[in-house]
Amino acid sequence: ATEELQKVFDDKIAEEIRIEPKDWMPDDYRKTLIRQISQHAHSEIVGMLPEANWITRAPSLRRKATLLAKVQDEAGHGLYLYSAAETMGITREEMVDQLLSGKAKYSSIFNYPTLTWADIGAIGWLVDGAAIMNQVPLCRASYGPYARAMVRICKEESFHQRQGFEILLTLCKGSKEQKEMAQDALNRWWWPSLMMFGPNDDTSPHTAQSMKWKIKRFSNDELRQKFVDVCNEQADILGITIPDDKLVWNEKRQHYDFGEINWNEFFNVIKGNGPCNKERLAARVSAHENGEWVREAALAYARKKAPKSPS
Ligand code: FAQ
Repeated sequence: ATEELQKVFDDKIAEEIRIEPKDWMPDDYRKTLIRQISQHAHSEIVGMLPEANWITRAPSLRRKATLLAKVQDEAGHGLYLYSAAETMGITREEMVDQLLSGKAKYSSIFNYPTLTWADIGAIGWLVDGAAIMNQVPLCRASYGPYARAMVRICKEESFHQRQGFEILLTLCKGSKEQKEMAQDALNRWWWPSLMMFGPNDDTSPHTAQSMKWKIKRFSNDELRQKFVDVCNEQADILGITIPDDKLVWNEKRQHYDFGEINWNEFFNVIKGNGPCNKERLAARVSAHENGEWVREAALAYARKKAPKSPS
């Protein structure tokens, strides 16, 4: 019987028919999606912290209102994604426990500090830019609830990317010091942004299978290359320089060549040893503990409103 179910599943994947929560699916497909969607949700939630650091210090009311809205959008993305993961049979509590105990991964990028206002521009431009590059193809992922969540998320990410670029453009048109601040932010965020796409294809344990299942439509290196190609032109518009002396147009490949990523740094950060890993996790643990009374109150309210069982 399992063979028949497997065949129905394989045919759906081949014919681009979405897999839905109540459909039969192989255990490993479920496991992979729970892993990827929950890590993605955690990234959105932890990803609020570096930018939230600047809400009180945004340089104008307009910037403050925009940043506040952007950070709230990330919370919304985290919540849709937790809901999408829940359709696969894991509970919200289990996922939160995995994050708070340090068991679950979240994107390496959020373990770097936001030192100046220009970092908020660089995050929007590069981090949201990399996120879109990776997430637009996920709108066609084979699992229905994940793919549908991605459609709305990508629309919002696209606004985030533009607001970041516009912050940097304003700084680049400003004083010498402001332009230097933008360059410094690019210097610090460039390489970590390239790491967001994950390890090189030949050292990525999950890519080949995830591509067969049509969860991933492009490999890590393919998406990273597309990102490098578009950023070049945008850096020229800003008039700042990408910190890579190996970056050069390759006429034959019709792509930019670029330097080697520091993979030791990447693996060190995902092991928990990046500049802000401890601080990020401590902030989430403290938020969870401080929110305990809210969860208790919500449960007490739900119990009060529940229809009384007949005695
Ligand atoms: N950081 O075999 P692969 C955002 C792990 S955007 C940490 O290549 P896969 C928006 C990987 O999990 C950021 N860990 O794995 C925002 C695996 O570990 P495991 C989030 C990483 O899954 C913007 C191992 O390395 N976006 O939040 C990273 O096929 C601004 C082997 O890697 C997503 O999550 C990394 N960078 O490909 C929010 C997108 N890279 O589980 C706030 C969805 C790899 O075996 C502000 N996810 N690892 O222990 C994906 O597309 C994929 O999961 C990849 C990794 C491409 C990230």
